[in-house]
Amino acid sequence: SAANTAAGDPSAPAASAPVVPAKASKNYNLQFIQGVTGDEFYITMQCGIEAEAAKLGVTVKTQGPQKFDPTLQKPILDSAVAAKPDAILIAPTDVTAMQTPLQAAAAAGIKVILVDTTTEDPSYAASAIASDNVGGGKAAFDAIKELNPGGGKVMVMSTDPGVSTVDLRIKGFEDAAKADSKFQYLPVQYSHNDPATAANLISSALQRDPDIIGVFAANLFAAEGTATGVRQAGKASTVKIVGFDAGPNQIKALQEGTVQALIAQQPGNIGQFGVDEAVAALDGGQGTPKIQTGFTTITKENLNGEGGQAAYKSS
Ligand code: T6T
Repeated sequence: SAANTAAGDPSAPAASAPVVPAKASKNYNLQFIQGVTGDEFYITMQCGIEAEAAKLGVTVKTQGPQKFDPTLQKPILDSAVAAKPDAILIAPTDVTAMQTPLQAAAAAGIKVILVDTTTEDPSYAASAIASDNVGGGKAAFDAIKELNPGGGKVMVMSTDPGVSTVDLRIKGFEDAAKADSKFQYLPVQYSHNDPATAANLISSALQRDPDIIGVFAANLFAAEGTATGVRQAGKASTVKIVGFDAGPNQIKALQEGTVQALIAQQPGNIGQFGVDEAVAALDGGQGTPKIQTGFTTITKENLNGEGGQAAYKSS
């Protein structure tokens, strides 16, 4: 069954949904900078952004780096700042490396809205919108526990340290695992957002610890590679995999049984609220500095109901 928390109810309004005007007072120029291009999570977010921009009568352009990497994202931000848009919506790729460039963007008079990830000190931002990532990490542990109540060794497959979202997911998972004496928490592995690296790391981990019973893969690419590696190691029957995010490939993996549960975020809502906050800031309205969006635990059992509703559309 779905281990939904209140925060995981997709029909519930966000904790602090913004108050939105029907129209912007003028056709503002918005720039959306993704964490990485070609990622279904950011593509769904872009759909939410574009729909809301059309509704409010503002213009938005989207671009992003080829890899989830601050050395590639910073030049994109710098050139966006040079073009002087009214607002920038951005998912910063590193808490430290993107701090100064984003502060500079705000100092240049551009409204900065953080969507998904954040930086060390986001006080320059008009608003920061993100999932309940700690809660999502805990939900991932709960899902593994439900699949394997007897306990055992568990591990997290992450992307890179310094990515705020996945670091919080790790924390939520780690705290829950360590609080349960039946479970043993193995060191987290960092796959650099690359499925092939995740597949190699999980197969080495399974050689060291063949009795691993559960892996929490902290984003789309970690989940894809972990499922491949577990299958290649011939461990699919004993290792339960819980992924984060619910793109078309993850839903297929769930249906095929190579992944047992998914924690689905609400990227479309994050994007929609991002545009609302940008327009509120530009029109001098009452903004919301911090917005937390929910998540849904998707399993094969609820896929045809609320789980399927929460899956990202490949629009
Ligand atoms: O999990 C999302 C996002 O929340 C995270 O910050 C980076 O990875 C994803 O984009 C999924 O690939």
